[in-house]
Amino acid sequence: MAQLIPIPGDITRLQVDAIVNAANSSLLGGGGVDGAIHRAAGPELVAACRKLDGCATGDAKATPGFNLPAKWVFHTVGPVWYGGNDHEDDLLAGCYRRCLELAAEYHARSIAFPAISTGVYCFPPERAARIAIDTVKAHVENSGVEVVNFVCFSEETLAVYQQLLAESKAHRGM
Ligand code: AR6
Repeated sequence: MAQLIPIPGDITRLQVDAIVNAANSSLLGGGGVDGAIHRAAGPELVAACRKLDGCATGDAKATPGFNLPAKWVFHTVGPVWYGGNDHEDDLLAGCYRRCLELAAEYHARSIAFPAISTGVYCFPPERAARIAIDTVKAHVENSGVEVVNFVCFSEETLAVYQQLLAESKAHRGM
């Protein structure tokens, strides 16, 4: 049974097999967690990303972590929130599902996700957290991943994940 663990802090510091980047479709860097990952990984990361020819929303592509403690970076592109009627939920679920598929492909046993789309892309945080948790639970057992960290950059996000994960444990009778 994989462990799903919310943690506070900066995803670039984590020594896990793979960290997930909330990128944009160019994969050439940006602000937020994307900027932090590119700064910490060093210039080789953008050079590797240039060869990937971008990424569609809801999809994900892998590079090495270069100067990061993490071995791999899975770059995924979350949806911009347009009010909820533009397939945002399905596209966000696709990000988590595709990253777990990459985890299987790259033999990653530990993976850390940021709260994809909840920054500049304005996805409502609690709705996004529910999708993150539900999608990971649905696909993690097939991926070979043993530990999933949900990295929360704010106290509010951490509280949402702690609450939702506690509820889902209660439902399983644990
Ligand atoms: N570690 C963990 N989480 C972080 C970090 C960090 N170092 N920095 C920010 N967050 P955002 P998006 C949180 O805006 O909404 C970029 O410019 C942040 O508090 O980084 O998917 C890309 O290039 C929030 O909870 O990503 C795209 O253009 C979460 O990470 C666009 O932003 C996501 O916020 C993507 O927007």
